[in-house]
Amino acid sequence: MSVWCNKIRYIWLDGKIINCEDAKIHVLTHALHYGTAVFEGIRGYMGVDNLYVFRLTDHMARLLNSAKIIGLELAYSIEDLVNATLEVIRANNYKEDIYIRPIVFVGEGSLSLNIANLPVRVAIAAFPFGHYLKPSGIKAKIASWRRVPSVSMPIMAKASGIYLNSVISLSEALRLGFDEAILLDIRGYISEGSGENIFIVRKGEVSTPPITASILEGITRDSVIRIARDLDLKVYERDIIREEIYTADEVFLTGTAAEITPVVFVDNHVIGSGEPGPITLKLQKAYDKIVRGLDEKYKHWLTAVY
Ligand code: PY5
Repeated sequence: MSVWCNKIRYIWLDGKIINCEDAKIHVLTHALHYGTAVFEGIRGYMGVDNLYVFRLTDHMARLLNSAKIIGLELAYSIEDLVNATLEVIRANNYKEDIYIRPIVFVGEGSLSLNIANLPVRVAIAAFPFGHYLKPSGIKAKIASWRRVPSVSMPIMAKASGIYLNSVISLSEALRLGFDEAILLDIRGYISEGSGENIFIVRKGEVSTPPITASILEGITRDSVIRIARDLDLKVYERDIIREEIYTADEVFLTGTAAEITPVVFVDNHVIGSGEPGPITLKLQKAYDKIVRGLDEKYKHWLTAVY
């Protein structure tokens, strides 16, 4: 029995809801060997009256764009994938915070690098999920590996193969006693965390690396930029140098899994007071309300499940 099936009853695979135990693939699946897959990470939050999926359409649009970039043709539209997600959540009858993982992958048939005639398969799984990183603040290390540049890999695609770059960077940081890795881009500017975008606060202004710094264009990043501007904060998308992190008043990471995670220590340096800063806390508080449907202004970002 798969350990996953302790938490999951049903999974959506290629158009059908099936038992978790039956959601298996062969060891000669192309994606397992070459990372030929694109995926998404999406969250559902339990509000007072319903379970809400955060920016579901935007995530599915990015999934289709990722597939397009690496040349995978899908038989499903954004709307099909949105409906499939709601269907699988309802089948499991979740009434708690969940994480949703859609994946589009190249199936079996050949181990050639030519994927032209291989099946493109789609799975959507959802399971109960809490925090990914400590919301009270983490220690990060600048990775010795650089973030893959977009001249070598289409980093705007959330593609599985690219994640080896993240895995080795995170492993290095964890081995050295840190909680997370921050990667520099090929030029030496700050890029992002292993699975999160990064923001800094200096002199009351918020900055985050631009999409030209080899980042994944995060949906949480976009949400935080908009929330911060609505709170009358100045937000800049600009290149950030390493020393700005060390001397920042506040540093935080954003991502579907990470939500808004304060970074209080980087390499040998305490960030600001060593505690989550006031702007980080303000954004965290606003975000927590928004995702649970407690802020009318941003309710258009939510899809009610039931
Ligand atoms: N950068 C990278 C490399 C990511 O993997 C992610 C998301 C982000 C940025 C943030 O993007 P978004 O805000 O759209 O989520 N990472 C996935 C997540 O679900 C996987 C993490 C293991 O958060």
